[in-house]
Amino acid sequence: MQVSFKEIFVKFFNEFCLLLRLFLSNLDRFGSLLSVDQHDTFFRDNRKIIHVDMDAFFAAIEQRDQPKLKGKPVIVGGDPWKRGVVSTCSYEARPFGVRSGMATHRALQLCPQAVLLPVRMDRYRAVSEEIFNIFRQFTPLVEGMSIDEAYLDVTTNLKNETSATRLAKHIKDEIFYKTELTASAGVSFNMFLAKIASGTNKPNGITVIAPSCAADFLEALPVRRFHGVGRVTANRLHGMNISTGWDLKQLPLEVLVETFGKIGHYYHEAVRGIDHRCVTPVRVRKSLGRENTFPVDTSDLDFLREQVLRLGLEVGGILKSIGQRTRAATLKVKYADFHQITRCRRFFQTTDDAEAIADNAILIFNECAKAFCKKVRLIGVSATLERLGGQTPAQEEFDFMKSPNFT
Ligand code: DCP
Ligand code: MG
Repeated sequence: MQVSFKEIFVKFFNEFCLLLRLFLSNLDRFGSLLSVDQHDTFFRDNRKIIHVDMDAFFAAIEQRDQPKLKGKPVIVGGDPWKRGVVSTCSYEARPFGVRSGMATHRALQLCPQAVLLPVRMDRYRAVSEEIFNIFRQFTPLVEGMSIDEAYLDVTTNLKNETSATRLAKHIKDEIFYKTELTASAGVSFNMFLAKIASGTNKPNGITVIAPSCAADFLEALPVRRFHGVGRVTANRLHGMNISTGWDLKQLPLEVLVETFGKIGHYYHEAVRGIDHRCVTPVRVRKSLGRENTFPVDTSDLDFLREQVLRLGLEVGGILKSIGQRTRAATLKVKYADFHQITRCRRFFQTTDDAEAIADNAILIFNECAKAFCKKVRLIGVSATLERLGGQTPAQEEFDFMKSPNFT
């Protein structure tokens, strides 16, 4: 077989580009070794990013493993008699209103005919590994966000494919061929848009947001669908007569910052489709948490306790979803005057049990509540992640999810 010089050159050039991109995406870990800002390189604006998210992940695996469950409402979650929560449910259960994070007891009231199955984390982790191995056959630039979700930078890729849309289809086909599971993919030129795209046409969909369509897409998007806009912010925006991206775009940066604080900068960029983040293959997360800023400062201890319980259960759910365990729970309280305290409590052994995390957070809350002297503005619960090798630091810096609020 004759290989032309041109083919060798193209192959070599593609490999070189991949290596260079891998290096640039990890520049922050090289410190000031090179004074190149990856955000200033020509790569940034010409990127092709795919976000892949598996459909009804835990439930779909259960349906695959037990074919008699196919086409039926399936709920994967904790014991309804022990304050268990829903991890996920099949698409057949969703029209009944069943959602991740709700009490299993409530979910079964909404959909009594559903088959309830316990969480089999080891099984889901193994399937997740299979899927991530498939991703890495396409590009080394894979950033996992949870057990069933990842960003892939495919600007240059191991298949030498120029169309990211064709590549997304190829990835979905490969996942289905190897695992019999469906995924949804979003294709765009940055991570923010690729993520919105993958959630647009679920299950088993592909949505492409090309640079020429991004402005129209975002202008028509309800504000609630912007990542980081929670219920409270959405209500606030609605109160200001802002319900779509177009409405949001009319607000000058100064007004956004004045109204929402620092996060106003994010809204200003997001609505213009600007996101300079790079797909970073290895991310060491020290802890994860959820927090809630209240619309009105409060000293209602029952209300606060309920919030702590809810946040603790939510953190436990996310921990499970990323296949991690924790050795300690931490409570964060920010008073009305912005003074902040954090208190940490360890478990006897590592856990990913949402109830144990919530109970620990409540214990800390009860201890702290005695000393509450001011109204509370924000409350957060986080879990310290177990380090490789099983060591856990005494108290880690907080790594609350980046969204501004989580109500
Ligand atoms: N998960 C969980 N608890 C939560 C949220 C999620 O245990 N509160 C687990 C179960 C999900 C998996 O994480 O199957 C992936 O989460 P997703 O949000 O991607 O939800 P699904 O994949 O189940 O459904 P979708 O088709 O909406 O992505
Ligand atoms: Mg999913």
